[in-house]
Formats: sequence, structure tokens, C-alpha cells
Amino acid sequence: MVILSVTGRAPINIAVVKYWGKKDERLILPLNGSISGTLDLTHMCATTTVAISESFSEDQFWLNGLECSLSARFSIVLEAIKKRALENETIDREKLSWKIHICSKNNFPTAAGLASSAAGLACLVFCLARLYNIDGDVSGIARLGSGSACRSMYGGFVEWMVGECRDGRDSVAKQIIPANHWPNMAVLILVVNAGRKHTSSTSGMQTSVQTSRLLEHRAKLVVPDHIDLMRGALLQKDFQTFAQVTMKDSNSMHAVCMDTYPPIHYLTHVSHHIINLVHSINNYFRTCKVAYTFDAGPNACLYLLDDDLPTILSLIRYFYPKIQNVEEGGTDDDACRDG
Ligand code: 2P0
Repeated sequence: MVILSVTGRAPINIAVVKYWGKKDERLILPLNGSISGTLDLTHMCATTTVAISESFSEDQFWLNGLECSLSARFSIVLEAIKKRALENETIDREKLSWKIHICSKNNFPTAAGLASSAAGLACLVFCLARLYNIDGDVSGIARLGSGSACRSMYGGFVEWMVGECRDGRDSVAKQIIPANHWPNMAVLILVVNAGRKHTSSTSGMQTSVQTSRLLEHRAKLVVPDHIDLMRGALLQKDFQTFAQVTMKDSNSMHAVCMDTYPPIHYLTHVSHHIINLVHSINNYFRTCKVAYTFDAGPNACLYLLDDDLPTILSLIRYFYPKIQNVEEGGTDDDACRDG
């Protein structure tokens, strides 16, 4: 029995200029460009094995040890990969018809607003491309699976281009700087609640597109400005601009969520407490030491520089005395102290 298999690993990415809203639901074309930092491969990764064999009788998928049904987006991704393989004749036709088994696991909470779909889809597309011997950029295929997944195809800081073509061929990910350009950049993730989020990003965005006038303003005027400032800040390693744009863009996205009808509340009182704490710390030091950003959930991602990690960590431990490392066993929703 012949089995061909590939195993890969992909990390999550954390947006500093956010994607929120699509102009094309089927092709997953965003209303605006976005920029994120891809984490390293030590924590918060998806690990996936894909295997094809003539002896497999059906496509099957296991996530974190449990068999799951294959989503429509998976089929779209698989079809796009096979089409590319066929066009470029990278694998013989017979093997393209073999059924596929996929086994994936996340080493962090799934669907808690921690970009699990980005890591999972990026990893899947990476492995499929290897399996079918496809070279070159496949971020456009990852985008078809989950928009933000295209950014996890590259390391460092990555821009997902808004693109102009109606078929989406230029809505791909491009690296702005590799990780070693700004090696002392660090990320702290404060897991406020590891539970599944109440409104998925996909449906939240749809409601925002349908109801929020503020989203039009954000996509046309606010984000292009943030993208320009962020590109410059990354190239020049200007942490002050980086931090301010990161925080303002997160606030802008959550303002759109509030402007959505009915409103979407991803942030909890603990999230707001963290926002106030970060501003108090930055005011105290009279400079931006740390920047917060929140995705479609209450968990805070803090960007800061390595040298400031001990100080910021000790302040966080002071204000959240019951906080635990994820590896040590979870978090506590109400473990905050007033600043
Ligand atoms: C981002 N998020 O830029 C933004 C910020 C969440 C908030 O990309 O519908 O899971 O699969 O394209 O990629 C999450 O959205 O949504 C996301 P789909 P996706 O990181």
C-alpha cells in the first residue's frame, strides 16, 4: 500500500491593522488591507499531517483527535490546490484522484478569537502544496480557506494586500519585514476567556458590512492611513508609531463592532481593564512601552520589546495576581486588581 504524506506546522498571526469585512464572500476578498505579525513556531501553532493513498476510500479529517466533517472551505482549498497542480503538472493525474486524510491539532484554544483558523488553514495549504509539489506563492489559496490564513504563510510582519482584481489574484500576502529585522519584538497573550466565541468572525463581519456606516469610513479612510504608517514603523523599527497605530486600529475595529446592528461585544470588562492598564503604564513611563490589540474575542495580545518584558510582566502579575501561564493550567476571568 502506497501512502504519500507531509507534516507541517504553522503559527498564528496577530493583526496590528485588522481585516474586518469582505467585498466578496465567495473569494474572501477583504474591504481593506491588513498587517499582522506571525508568531514563531514554539507556541500557538497548528500541526497538520496530510496523506493520500489509493487505499483510502473517503476524505477524512481529524481535529484535536476527534473526527470532524470536512467544511465547504476545505473543499474549495483542495480544489484550488488540485487545479494548480494540474495546470503546472506537478503530480500525475492518478495521484490527484486519491482520497485524502488530514490530521490536525492546535496547541492553544480553538475558536476563542486566537486566530486558530488562520494557523489551521495556513498549515493545511502549506502541507497540500508540498504533497502535490507546488512551488511559489500559495497565500491566495490559503485566503480562500480563511482570509487571515494567507498572512500565516510568511514569517515576520506580513501585509495582506487588498488587491484590485475582481478574481482576487492580487489579494495575496507579502512579507514587509522578516522576523530578524526586528528580533527584539515580543508578544504576550493574556487569555481572558479560552471558551468558544459567541459570534464568529465570519458572521460578525457580514453583519458589520450590512449595517455599519462606520465600517465604510474605516475601510476607505482609516485603514489606508494605518497601513502606510505601519509599513513605515516596521521598516524603521519605530516602536512609538507601531504601538499607537496598533492600539488605534484595534479600537477602530471594535468601534465598528459596536456600530454594527445589533452590536457585537467581543471585549469584556477584563479586556477594558487591560486597555486602561496599558494606557496607565504608558502614561507613567511617558512613552509607549506596550501596545494592546484584540481580535474577535476578549483575549489581549500585547506587543512590546524584549527589554521591557520583565517590567511589564511584573506589573501584569501585580494587577492580575491569579494569572497563570497557559502551560501551567488556564486563566481566571475575574483575577484582576484595580490600577
Ligand atoms: C484579523 N480577524 O485581521 C481580524 C481581526 C479577527 C479580528 O481575520 O471569514 O477567521 O475566515 O475570512 O480570517 C478573523 O477572520 O475570517 C480575522 P474569514 P477570519 O486578524
